[in-house]
Amino acid sequence: MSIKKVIYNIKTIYTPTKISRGEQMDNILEIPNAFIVIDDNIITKIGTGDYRAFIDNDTIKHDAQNNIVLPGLIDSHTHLVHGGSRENEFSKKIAGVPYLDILKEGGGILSTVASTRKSSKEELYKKARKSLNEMIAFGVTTVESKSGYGLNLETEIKQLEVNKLLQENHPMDVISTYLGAHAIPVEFKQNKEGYIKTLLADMKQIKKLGLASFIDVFCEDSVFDKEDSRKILKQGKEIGFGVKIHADEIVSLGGANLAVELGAKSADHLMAISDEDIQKIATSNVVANLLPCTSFYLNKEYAPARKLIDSNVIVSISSDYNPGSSPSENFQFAMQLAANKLRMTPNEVLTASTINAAYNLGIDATAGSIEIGKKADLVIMSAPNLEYILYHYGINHTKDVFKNGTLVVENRQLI
Ligand code: IZC
Ligand code: ZN
Repeated sequence: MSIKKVIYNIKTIYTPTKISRGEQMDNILEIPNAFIVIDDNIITKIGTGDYRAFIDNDTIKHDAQNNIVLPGLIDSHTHLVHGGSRENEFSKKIAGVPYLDILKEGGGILSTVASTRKSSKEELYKKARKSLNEMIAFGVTTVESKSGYGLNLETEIKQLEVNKLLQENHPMDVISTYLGAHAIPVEFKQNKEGYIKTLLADMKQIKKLGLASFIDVFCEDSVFDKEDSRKILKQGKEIGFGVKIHADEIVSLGGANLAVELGAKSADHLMAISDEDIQKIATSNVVANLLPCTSFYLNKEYAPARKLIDSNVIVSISSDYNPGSSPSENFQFAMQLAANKLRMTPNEVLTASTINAAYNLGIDATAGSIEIGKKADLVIMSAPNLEYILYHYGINHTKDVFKNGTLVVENRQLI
């Protein structure tokens, strides 16, 4: 027998209904005075007014207390699993030392690589699990998690196995991306070609083990150039990975252009995207995945979200949670920056953090909106309307979270 639940006394449901691009991103559905019926883990009825005809004596009732309900938020770009932290670089950053200079000196990503190699699987699991608990408390119900702090097969596998363990043991859905092309490891410092060769072999191994859905490259000045990235991602695609790319984050290398050429699922960052490449991405189904917390933390330009949306691009937003350029699990802050700094409307922000993010992860058939037949991933926000969440910034508005039909956060406390 199925377990039936009803969430009632909902002030307003806000949800997108379809993946959307450009001006359509501003169209979302608002259902006032609403209720939602869940059978096991699936949404089976969305209604307004009196819900009693849709329940029986065994139905579990959950009072939304006249708060609003959103689809579970989807954070589609994070570097969740890593050892250590980088607060030792914080003063340098404030003094204005550029992110890529810290990396060139052997710090930055390479410092996290050293910590991650040293950490046991259990240590990595414990640390990442703690972050997932933070994220779910902010209303995130699906997270993408990249490797890229091993830069050798053994440690990359260790990170990806932590993703798998978290997927199995934590309510959060964790989607894995192999990012062996995150930096050139010290042992290949003078031999980038040698590292790429190793990477091409490792990626086959990771595919065989079924440890990742996507492949990603940090296409950036002094890391992997456009040619390197093309080579790596092309092979990744050929062996069956979905393609993602860290594109035009600091220097405009044409990563977005490459994403279109390769039919990538997303091009991420795009702070330095050229006008020409905005037009190019607008003609494709590549999602522009914008990460405003990174601009905030690195004191950099924000991505040209208005230009992208006004040019008819599909836009999503993510936290980019990582120890170097976005050390915060607060996805609601990414949404607030998207509104305030990227100048996206509240409706566009919601679309970008739910259905469009689901699309860039290939899970839009089951997640990303409140619709009959979809998984019951739902957040009750203690707020009178959607605008309020973006306006009252820096705090956690989550009240309760349902993941796959199960109440996992109640009154902001993990159950
Ligand atoms: O650890 O610095 N940008 N990769 C590319 C990162 C940021 C993560 C890091
Ligand atoms: Zn990243």
